[in-house]
Amino acid sequence: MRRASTMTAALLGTLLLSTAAASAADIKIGFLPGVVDPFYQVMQLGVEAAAKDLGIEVVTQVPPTWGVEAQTPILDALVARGDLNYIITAPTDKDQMVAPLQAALDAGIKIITVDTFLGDGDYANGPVTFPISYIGSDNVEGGRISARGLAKAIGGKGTVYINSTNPNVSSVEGREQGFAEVMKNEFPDIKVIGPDYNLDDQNKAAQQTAAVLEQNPDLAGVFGTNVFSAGGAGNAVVNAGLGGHVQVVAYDATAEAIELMGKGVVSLVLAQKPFDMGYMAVQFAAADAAGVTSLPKRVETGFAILDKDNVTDPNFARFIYKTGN
Ligand code: T6T
Repeated sequence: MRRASTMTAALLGTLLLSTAAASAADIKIGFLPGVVDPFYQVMQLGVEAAAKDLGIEVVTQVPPTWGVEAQTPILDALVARGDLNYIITAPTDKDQMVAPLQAALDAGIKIITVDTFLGDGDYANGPVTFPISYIGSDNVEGGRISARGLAKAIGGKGTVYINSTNPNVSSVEGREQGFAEVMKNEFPDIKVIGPDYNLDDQNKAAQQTAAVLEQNPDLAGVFGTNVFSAGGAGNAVVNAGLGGHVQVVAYDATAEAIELMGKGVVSLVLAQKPFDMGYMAVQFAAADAAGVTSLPKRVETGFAILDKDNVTDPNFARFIYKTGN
């Protein structure tokens, strides 16, 4: 009797294991990031690494420009394929991407959002609850860290400027909010101007920053809220011959931001963890397919904060976005 029940348990275990493994290998995932940039390229490396480790097929489509106009038709085409079980995506607008992603869900595709969220990002109690999870940085906190870093770099007083991408994007909006909140509450001698919105165009960011530098000869610092904002702002400061006089805090650890830090133009770089976001999102899809029901609705992936003193330390340098060999 005892022997029989042991055998039954063992058999059941094998059956359960093979069911779980089969469902993970059987799923197909669509990966739809925000735009072509080093941040999402590293995220794609994470997606691909997890897909390889778990034996899952992934179809990746990257919008050439930022925004719902570019992202929605690609999403619709991914849904129309009819062979995807999950879509991992970074919504380019927290409100306007709700309906197209709801339509994907209605077509039987489960959604995981990475980097950006829908609604208010609270998928347990918020206005949007259908995604499995939101995996990404705490961007409000990132904005606060950026503000304190910039305040320190400029000696706690002066005028600073925010250059950002688009309104209604959860990531950069959170960064702007956290930044403005800390400047208001902790640094009464710092005045904040902006944000200007560059529509994720680095040349536009450079032009906007150049204009602000001209109109505000005493400008002390700039917060560039993402790859293109920080890159454009940094280049404008260099072109105006103000490197070292106007401090830039850069969100996103691109090679360009690190180079600008070496020149004394950028004082602080916030590295997000896009590889982790991509890797975990695929793991979450596999776990969901295997029947896991307690996946967290929110995963914060954290930051590495790079400055000239730690940037050559391998424990920090490993978070610089590396897209090639
Ligand atoms: O900063 C990242 C990302 O977090 C944001 O949502 C959009 O811009 C980037 O992709 C950088 O270009």
